[in-house]
This record gives sequence, structure tokens and C-alpha cells, in this order.
Amino acid sequence: MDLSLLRSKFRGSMLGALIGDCFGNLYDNGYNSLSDGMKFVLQKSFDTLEGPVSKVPVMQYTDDSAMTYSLAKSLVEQKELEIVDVAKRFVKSYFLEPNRGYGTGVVTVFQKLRGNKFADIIEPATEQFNNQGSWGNGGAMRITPIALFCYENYDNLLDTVRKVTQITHTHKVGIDGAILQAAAIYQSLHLDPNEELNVMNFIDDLIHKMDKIEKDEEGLGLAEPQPYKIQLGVVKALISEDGDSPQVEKVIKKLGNSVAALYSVPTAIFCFLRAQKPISGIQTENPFRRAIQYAISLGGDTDTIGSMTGAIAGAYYGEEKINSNILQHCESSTEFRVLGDKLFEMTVTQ
Ligand code: 8NA
Ligand code: MG
Ligand code: MG
Ligand code: MG
Repeated sequence: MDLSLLRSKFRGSMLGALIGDCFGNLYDNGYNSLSDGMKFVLQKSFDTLEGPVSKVPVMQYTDDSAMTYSLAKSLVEQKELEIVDVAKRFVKSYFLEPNRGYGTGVVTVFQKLRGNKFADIIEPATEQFNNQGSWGNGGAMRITPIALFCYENYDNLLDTVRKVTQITHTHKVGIDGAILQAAAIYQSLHLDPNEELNVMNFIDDLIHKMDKIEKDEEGLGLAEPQPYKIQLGVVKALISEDGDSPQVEKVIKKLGNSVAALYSVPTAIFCFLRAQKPISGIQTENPFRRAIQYAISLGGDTDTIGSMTGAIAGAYYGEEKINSNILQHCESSTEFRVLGDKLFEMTVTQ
């Protein structure tokens, strides 16, 4: 692939994660889809922020971007995955800014890590929720830098995702959600946005990957042994249903919009793929924006589903499709672009 396009895709993925989080943070709405009124506000807000830069306050990012930033910064400075360094940065960043909307359980992990002076990186996470570990989407929401870092090595991707995720999430469903999100970004990075996306191939490739991963894992202890493979099948079925209706209620019912990785990562993948085509009620020609706007319109965990959708879409389209005025309204967008560049420079053989 052309190197300037690939650099743009690295930037796009980091920036997409940030934009989805910043916008989504403003539309947190319990577990209901956005009301028609709020959808209208969202449409107008994108329209306004795409226009000439006004004095609208900068949108703050949340835990999703805080952790993405820490992870990217660690990779760039250490030049490899240094798991203790990553854990220290997560903890430091949390105690500096604890009000970034962290999950209620994960805070205990940060306290224990600080308490044991990082002597054991995994134990605090394994003790979560009566030793089940967390199945929240906190592993998946921050995984973008790892997908970029492993651009040239899919075999490393799985192991690297597992290590980074286990700092806070040891439940298989939490880990596999992070793997699926990373795999979706990885696939997007490798595709040429100037060619029409083969949506069915994209899903089939993910189903194939998750089938293997979920089969390789023993003792899942769940009624449904291949939950992500099943949910990706649902994504496929929903995509196949024609028409331009946004199917919001059906998507929420079948794919979910919650903080659970299983009921948010497949949703983000669906949003990216569905937004290849126009969606009624969302007025934009820009498929990157459409994906994030659609993701947020589903309600629920809007910052995280918006962020995960943005990371996948940005990795596919690259920075070209990201409105530069919007970026000026997102906290730390310059830093996120620079981190995308640095990850590109250290990862891609030039
Ligand atoms: P987490 O590990 O605390 O998990 C999130 C939540 O999932 C927990 O608080 C539990 O309610 C539930 N949960 C996870 N695993 C289990 C289990 N084994 N048994 C029972 N319940 C369980 O944190 P996380 O990092 O996974 O959370 C990520 C989400 O939290 C993201 O959406 C992030 O943005 C944040 N979040 C914040 C707000 C907010 O506004 N404060 C709202 C939603 C989500
Ligand atoms: Mg958040
Ligand atoms: Mg939220
Ligand atoms: Mg969230």
C-alpha cells in the first residue's frame, strides 16, 4: 500500500477513536436509543462543528481516550510492549484525572495495582467480580494502538491484545472483545478505501478469526461456547436486510448498546459496515461521520461504541475523510495525530 495512505490510516484510526469518544460523551442516554430530538441535536452539532471554527468549547474525552493515549504513549516511548509501564501509565492517568467516566469496577484494579506497587500486574484484574474477571468493554475501547502496532504481524496481535487487556480484564469475553475490536481495525488498515468495501467478506474474515480463537479457548463455562462468532452472524444477517431504514431498535435488541464487550464490539463493527450506504435520518455524504453518528444514535454506551466505531472507520478511510474543523473541537487531537504518526513510523517497514 502507498505509504502516505497508510500513514493517513494510522492517524485516522487514532483520531476516529478520539472523535467518537468526544461526541459520544455528550449523548450518554442510559440504554435507550436517542430520541428524535436528540438525533436532531446530534445532526446539527456535527453540521456546526464541520463548519468554520467557532468558539464552541472543546469536547472532553473520557476514559476510553485516556487509556488509548497511555497505551500509545507507552508503545512509542518503550519501542515495544512493556506491560508494567502500560499498567503504571493507566494508574497514573486515572489518579491524575479520576473523573473521566471510568467503569465502576475497574477503579478497584487501579487501587490494588498501586497498592501492590505493580509487583503483580494480573492478580488485581483476576479478582474482579468474585474472581470471574470483567467482561466490560474497557479492554476493547482502548485497543487501537495495539492494532496499529501489530500491523505487520497478525500472529503477534492476539498475544499482545491478551497481555494488554489482562491488566484490567481477565474474563474471556472481555479479552475476546478486545481481540475482535483489534482484528476489525487490523482488517480495515489493510484495505484500500478507494476500492468498494466487500462488506460480506469483511464479516466472514472476522467470523473465521473468532471461530478459531473461540475454539482454541478451553473451559469458557458459558452456555454459548462461541458468543462472538454467534453475534457476528447476527451482524451479517442485519447487514443483509436491505433498505435504508436505520433499524435502530432491532440493532439494539439483537446486538446491544451496553458496557458489556459482547454487546458493544459487534455493534461497533455493524455501525462501520452499515454506514457504507446512506442511512435515512443521517444527512451527510461522509461515511466516516455517518458511522459515528449512527453509532451514537443507538444510545447506551455512546462514548465507547462511538469510539470503537470511529477507530475502525478511521483505519479504513484514513485522515482524508476526517473533517479538520471537527478535530479542533476535540481535546488533544494534535497529540492523537502525532501518536498515530509515531506508531506508523515505528511499525511499518519503510
Ligand atoms: P468495568 O470492568 O468496571 O466493567 C464495566 C461494568 O460492567 C461493571 O461496572 C459491571 O457493572 C459490569 N461487569 C463487568 N464484568 C462483570 C462481571 N463479571 N459480573 C458482573 N458485572 C460485570 O469497566 P470497563 O473498563 O470495562 O468499563 C468500560 C465502560 O465504562 C466504558 O463504557 C467506559 O466509558 C465506562 N463507562 C462510563 C460511564 C460513565 O458515564 N461513567 C458510563 C458507561 C461506561
Ligand atoms: Mg468513556
Ligand atoms: Mg457512556
Ligand atoms: Mg463508555
